[in-house]
Amino acid sequence: MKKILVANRGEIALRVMRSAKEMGIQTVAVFSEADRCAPHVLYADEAVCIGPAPSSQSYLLGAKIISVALDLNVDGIHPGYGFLSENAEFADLVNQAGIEFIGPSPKAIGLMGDKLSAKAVVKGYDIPMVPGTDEAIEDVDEAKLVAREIGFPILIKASAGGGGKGMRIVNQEEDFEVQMKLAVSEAVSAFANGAVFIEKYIASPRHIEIQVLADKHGNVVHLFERECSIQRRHQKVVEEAPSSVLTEDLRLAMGKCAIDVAKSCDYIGAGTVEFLLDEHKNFYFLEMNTRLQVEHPVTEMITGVDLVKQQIRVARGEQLAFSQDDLKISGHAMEVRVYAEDARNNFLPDIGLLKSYKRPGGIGVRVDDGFEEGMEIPIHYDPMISKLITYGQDRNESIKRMRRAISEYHVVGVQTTLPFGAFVMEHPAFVSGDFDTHFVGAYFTSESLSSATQEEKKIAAWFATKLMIEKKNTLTVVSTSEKSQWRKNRM
Ligand code: MV4
Repeated sequence: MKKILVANRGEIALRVMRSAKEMGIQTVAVFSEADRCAPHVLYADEAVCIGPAPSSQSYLLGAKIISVALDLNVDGIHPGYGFLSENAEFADLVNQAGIEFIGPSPKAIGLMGDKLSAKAVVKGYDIPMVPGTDEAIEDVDEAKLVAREIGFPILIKASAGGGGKGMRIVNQEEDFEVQMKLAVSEAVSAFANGAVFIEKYIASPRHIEIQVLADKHGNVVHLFERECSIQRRHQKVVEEAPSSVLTEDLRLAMGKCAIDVAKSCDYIGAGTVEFLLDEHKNFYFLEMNTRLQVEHPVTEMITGVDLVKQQIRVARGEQLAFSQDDLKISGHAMEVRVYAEDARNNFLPDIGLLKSYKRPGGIGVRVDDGFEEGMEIPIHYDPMISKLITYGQDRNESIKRMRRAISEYHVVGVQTTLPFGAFVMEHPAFVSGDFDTHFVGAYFTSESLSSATQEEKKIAAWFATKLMIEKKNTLTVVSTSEKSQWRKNRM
């Protein structure tokens, strides 16, 4: 493989090109009119504009991207995450064009993209699954019987969904029919596929996922877990590896299951198997993501493995460079996603000009970003500015390093979720490791973010007291009958 086209933008395009460069592979960027001067375009050896800003007219145009790749004699296409990365048809078209799709087979993408077919393919393996139906529910009365057997609350999920889209909790039998109809119509309009199924609702789970790597010679390894329970409306905000709740036995068992899931669909490349872990530490297979994930750096930090390099090696037909026994966890990594969103204002997107942009640095700090000072954050794409990753010898060190890195990070021009990241890093439940997927909902309100300013207020109060004591002989007493006008003047 001499030349790779990266069918993506932003930090992940840059991330992929960096590994390609280390391997002596030429890179091709594709870009929209909004990204003409973006770092991924400047970094690439060649770059081609593929259309106007909206993704539907640029980054999602599979056929156009393939024709660019053919024109430039590209050997492989890396899809990154999002956009075309989990589009089986695109992967198929790439392969048909005689270009290597750097990812799994179209068949594996298709099987795992549909939750019911994923359940069906792993059935021959001993993989724990949440009690529920393994086929689409057609008949309401039949479904009600199943729900009663499972016990309420239950969850209705869209088979074509994923990442929380199209899910409905049903607390009691009376609500079942209405909720099911809503779920089906939602699934039809969102995915053009009305198949839904039911599962027991696991009330307070942790979201733990296992990274896997498979080559074309039948070797499959896992690279341990990532803890992704800190989410807001199905958007991950903090991820870490390893998880503070897994015992060595549990890690081994989940790792084995993840490998079996990969084997069940003849998986190739880097993939992620998602599990829920309940409060009794029972784990259940949820779904498999057939792409490189946003949060892959925390796995890279604790294993020392460059996942993109391994994806490329595997796509070239090489054997994995290591076996399971060669892999071990070393240290602890934390990732905070920095979004251009105002956490004080319900996480409203806050796009605009990056007037000042200063990255943190120093030991154990990694910043994966795709912006430079002076750039405009476009409205057309995901508002993620960067991923801030810290590495330490243990969890405590990685948390303290994250606090330090956040304090060094200066972004002016747009509001970011950095203060929210600081809030998480300071929160006793997070620091103790005792949290689940309800962390944000349970502990965060927009007032939480004034906690930093609370500290400042305290300092101001101390200072005022000190001054008052020092100057008490020269201070004149304000008449007690005269009410302060301070508030009124301020209004
Ligand atoms: C669940 C669940 C509880 N019980 N399934 C949300 C994302 C999608 N991958 C699956 N999700 C869930 N499935 C059962 N049977 C709770 C969630 C869930 C969740 C999972 C992981 C991380 C955050 C979450 C937030 C809300 C719900």
